[in-house]
Order: sequence, then C-alpha cells, then structure tokens
Amino acid sequence: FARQTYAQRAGNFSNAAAKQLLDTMERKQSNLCVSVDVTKSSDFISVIEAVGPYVALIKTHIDVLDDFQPSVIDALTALGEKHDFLIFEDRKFADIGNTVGLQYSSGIYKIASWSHITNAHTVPGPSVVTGLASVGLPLGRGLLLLAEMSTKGSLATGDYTKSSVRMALDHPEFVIGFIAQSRMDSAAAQLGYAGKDLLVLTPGVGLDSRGDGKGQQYRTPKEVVEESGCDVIIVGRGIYGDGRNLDVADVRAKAERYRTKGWLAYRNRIAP
Ligand code: UP6
Repeated sequence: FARQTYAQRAGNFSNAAAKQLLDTMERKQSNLCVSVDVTKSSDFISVIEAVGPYVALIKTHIDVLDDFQPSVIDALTALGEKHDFLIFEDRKFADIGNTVGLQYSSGIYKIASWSHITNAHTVPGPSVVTGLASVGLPLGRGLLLLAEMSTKGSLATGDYTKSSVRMALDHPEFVIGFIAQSRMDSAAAQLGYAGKDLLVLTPGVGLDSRGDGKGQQYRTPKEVVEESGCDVIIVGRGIYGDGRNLDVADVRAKAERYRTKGWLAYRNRIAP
C-alpha cells in the first residue's frame, strides 16, 4: 500500500471518512494535518483560516479552549467546507465502551456530531472500539487507534502495538488506521491480514527541532513519510510556534512549507 497513490487507496476503504480523507489529500495535493492546540477561540479560528488552503485535515483538542462556545464548532465546520478539509478531534478515548460512547456523543462538545475522525487508546481492549462504533458508525465517522506514540519512553511498543493492529483489523468498517510512527503493514501481515489497507497518521513532526523539552520527539516529513511509510504528517507548534503573538502570515508560510515537504516525501515514496 505504501507504493499506491492516495487516490488508488481511497478505493481500498469502505469507511466514508477514510475515503473522503484520501480523496481530499489527492485533490489538494496535501498530506498535512495541522494540530491547532491554542487556548483562545479567536486564535483557533485565525490559525485554521491561515492554514486551511494547505491542509487535508485539521486536528483539534477542543477541550483546551478557555472560551469554548458551540459557535466555535459552527465556524470550524464552515471553514472545513470553505477550504475543503476534514476534522479530527484528538480525544484519545480510553474507557469502558459505555462511557466512551457517552463521551463521544454527549456533554458540552458532542464530538461525534462534527468530527469526521477521532481516536482511542487500545488499553481497554476491543470494547473501546465497539462502544465508539455504536455512536460513530451510523454517522459515517472513522476511528484511529493509538498503536505507538511520539513521546520518549512510550509504553505503546512491541506486543501492545501488535495487539492494537489486531484490534483494528477486527473492526475494519470503523477503524481506518492508526496514530503511529511507522507503517503497520508487517504487523498486519504477521497476523494474517496482508490485504487490508490502514492509514498511518503521525504526530511528532518538525523541521527545525528534535524535541520540545517535555518528552515530545520530532522527526522530519522525509523521515516520517518517505522512510517510515506514514501517510499523514501532523504538525502543531512547528507551524504556529508557542501560540503567543500569532503572526498569521508566518503561520501561512509555515503551513505551505510543511505541505510542500510532506508532498515531496510522498511523491518520492510512491515513485522512488
Ligand atoms: N500527539 C502527539 N504524539 C502522539 C499522539 N498525539 O504529539 O503520539 C498530539 C499532541 C499534540 C500534537 O497531543 O496535539 O499531536 C503534536 O503537537 P506538536 O507538533 O505541537 O508537538
């Protein structure tokens, strides 16, 4: 699958969100997802307005907004339509099936109603997937499982990663791929599912720094996409800095830079 184009791979998925994401990536020639981890709604919208033309996906942590109002979701959704991107709430669900279903559908944020894609830790076992699927599948949503993490000392390695791949392969209609640092195809093949395509979305991407001094580790788009076979680069502070004194022109230029580097790495991967 690492050698197929994004357009070809859209045909490998039955899940609506996965197909839509791959089609958007091909149409916009972008494998960039910007992670917008700022705390003021006005900054949140400014960053998204600036990067919108360059991204296929916007990743949110909606619960870090100090001044959240439901109107932020309306603005986010409208920008998604205007700039042609999907939305990924990085909620990292990790509880029993009944609880994650409530957290996904209800509360202040009602994530399932606006987020095309969300994600979950696999530590609870398969019930985290079935609990989320009961809410998200009827809405055409997709789920990513955290098979690996970008942080120093992560426990998501080895057998944990492999068991996460098995959980994904057991729920192909709802699980569309992973948050991981490398392709999971060889783990899937070892489990006897060589024919199933799954996406890999990768955080911990930066061009100018190798870490943030708080456990985060950065690799370049080339290392992530060309050398490790990942499909989407997730970039946060590499694009908007520390979130203070936002310079919108600079944010736009950085997004364009990461988009170019990410796409080049993909082109080199599919036609080396
Ligand atoms: N994230 C990681 N690593 C993971 C999983 N998720 O960094 O393994 C998320 C963080 C943050 C973003 O929660 O929102 O990706 C990375 O942001 P950064 O580029 O500013 O470091």
